Amino acid sequence: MTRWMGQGMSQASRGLLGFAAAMVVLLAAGAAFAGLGQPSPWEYKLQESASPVMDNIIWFHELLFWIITVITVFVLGLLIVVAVKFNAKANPVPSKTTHNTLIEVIWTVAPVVILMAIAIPSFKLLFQQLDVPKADITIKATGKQWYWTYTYPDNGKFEFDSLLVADKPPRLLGVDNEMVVPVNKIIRVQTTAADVIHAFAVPSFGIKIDAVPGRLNETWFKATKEGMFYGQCSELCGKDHAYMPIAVRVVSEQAFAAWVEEAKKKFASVPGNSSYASAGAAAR
Ligand SMILES: [Cu+2]
Repeated sequence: MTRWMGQGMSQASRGLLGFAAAMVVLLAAGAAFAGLGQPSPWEYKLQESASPVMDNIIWFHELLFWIITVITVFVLGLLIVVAVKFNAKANPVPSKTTHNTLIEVIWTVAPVVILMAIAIPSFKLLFQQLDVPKADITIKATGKQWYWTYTYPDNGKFEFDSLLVADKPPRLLGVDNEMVVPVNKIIRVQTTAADVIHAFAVPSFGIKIDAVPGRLNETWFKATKEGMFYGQCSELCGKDHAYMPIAVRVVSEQAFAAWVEEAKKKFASVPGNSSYASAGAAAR
């Protein structure tokens, strides 16, 4: 009997050890699962950051994760203590205590301190997102059913449409004409829509803002890494909502200047361009 129990125990502890090891590996590999600029298989974290705002979003997310974890473990501990020490069998004669000033002060003050610790960085992050710094470049993104139009008013006022290309990787994110921006510059993104509400979102930059017909919203990002960054329309906008990706190519300043020259020529001749809102859709 004891031998059998001993075996059972060692099997259980080995199983537990295996589970713990798997968790450690999973957590250590977490960085590998978090894609930069696009989702990746087995990803369970936020996408890797490529902007100061996203750095802070990830930091805040992790702060909250640890606060939640500590509170949950603490409450679970209290529940276990109550269930084990104060059940009817272990504690047949319950105490009649009704007040304890010290405990009451602690359970009032501690949550206030925790909420303050959450509120201060939360508001700081909110202001950082909403307070657009002096922009180097402004780009207008117009949501349409079901693609995006990008306008560059600072760089020759050209405008072009960006549509999903079915067989271009990454799947459902590849587009014909990407939005191109220079690295380490402050980009102001103004959003609006020509038909219904869309939303402009790029996870690695930490931006998500509604594009509303008849209104101009704005947000900003500073891409700190070169490369491709993908997002999707994030407001349910009709049957092809899932097929209007956002693709942003971040390049060096020289490459951006060269692209602007090329884009000015390429998109100048497209009929329907240099007009706003639904005129582009009508021309197609
Ligand atoms: Cu949309």
